[in-house]
Amino acid sequence: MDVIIPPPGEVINKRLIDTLPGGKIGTVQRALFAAPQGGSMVDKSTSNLEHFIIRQQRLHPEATGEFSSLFSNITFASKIISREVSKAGLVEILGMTGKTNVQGEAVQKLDAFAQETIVKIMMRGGTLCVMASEEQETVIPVPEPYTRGKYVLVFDPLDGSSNIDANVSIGTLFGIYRRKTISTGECTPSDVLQPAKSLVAAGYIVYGSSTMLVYTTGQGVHGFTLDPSVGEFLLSHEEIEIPKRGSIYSCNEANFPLWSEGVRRYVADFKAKPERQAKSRYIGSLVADFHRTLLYGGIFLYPRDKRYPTGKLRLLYEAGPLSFLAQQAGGRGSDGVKPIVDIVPDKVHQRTSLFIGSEEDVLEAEDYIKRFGDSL
Ligand code: AHM
Ligand code: MG
Repeated sequence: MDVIIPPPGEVINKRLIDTLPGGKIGTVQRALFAAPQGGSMVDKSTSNLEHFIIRQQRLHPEATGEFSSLFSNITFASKIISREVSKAGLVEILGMTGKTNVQGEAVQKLDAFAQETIVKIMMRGGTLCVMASEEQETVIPVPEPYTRGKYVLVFDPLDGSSNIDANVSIGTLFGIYRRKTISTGECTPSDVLQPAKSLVAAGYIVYGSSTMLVYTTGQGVHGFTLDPSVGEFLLSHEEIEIPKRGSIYSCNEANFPLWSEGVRRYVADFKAKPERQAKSRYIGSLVADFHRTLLYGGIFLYPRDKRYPTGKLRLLYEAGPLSFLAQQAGGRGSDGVKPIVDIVPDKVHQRTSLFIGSEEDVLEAEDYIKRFGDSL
């Protein structure tokens, strides 16, 4: 399988395509994906992820296949994690390992399993030079004798793990960068510490009522649902667009007294406007909360507070990839002041405030913070 990623600077931005004479990317893609006889569009029940990626690659005849191989390894790892998650109650895998991770949090057995699965599969894939994970303090270089590739993988193997034992949705988050240094030598911190706007792909897998993979390569956001009977991700959500404004706000409201004045006023006013018919939804699993926000609109916020003065969520492998996805779907990810995708991380486990979702809702939150302040 050969997938093509556009060279840096040539990522197709679907918002730009919207402005092209002749139409929108939806039209362009539908033309590309149409049956040769001009018949029906892709039959979703039989269009798997591999088919979809092959169709996308036809846009880029210069592809080497390295990216598609990388992507297929990620999906392979996610299927194995999904299998373990789905039978977690039946085997001795629920509960704690007895260790704590770099964030000082208790490591669940499934966290450790997901971490090991991804590292093992990706290490021997031949497409990466280095990885960075929430579960490991230092970066994970690909050592000899493994073949080193030109890509960098950042990931959170199992986000929302405090929900595991209660059978609540959890997920895997990932972002893929091209390494910046020459491709044969050792990787340097600059290969890993890149802003999310430099991502060549980002996505997540949510292990919920079904397992879904949602990703972007800068050409729209697409969702695939795992059909366990055939072991394939099938196209279920093509060209996801986040509504411009929503009625759902999603946050841990128990932190209200710990927030800044700007954030407190924003949330209070969001609820107070009758025309908005506000609803509150909070799962406590970032991937699941983001997935709902992407489909239904509204805002997810985890602002900095008195307990986490620099924010709780991680920039490199949580807020960054999701903000890139949100932007590709027509939404916005912000730290309350500026777009998350513009922030260059100083360190691997850097934390940030996060406001993400419908563009107008996030812009409004930024406006409140500007007007009423963000001091704690
Ligand atoms: P984790 O990466 O250790 O699972 O923690 C991150 C999680 C997110 O999934 C979620 O949005 C947030 O922490 C929930 O935090 P809280 O329990 O403070 O509401
Ligand atoms: Mg996490």
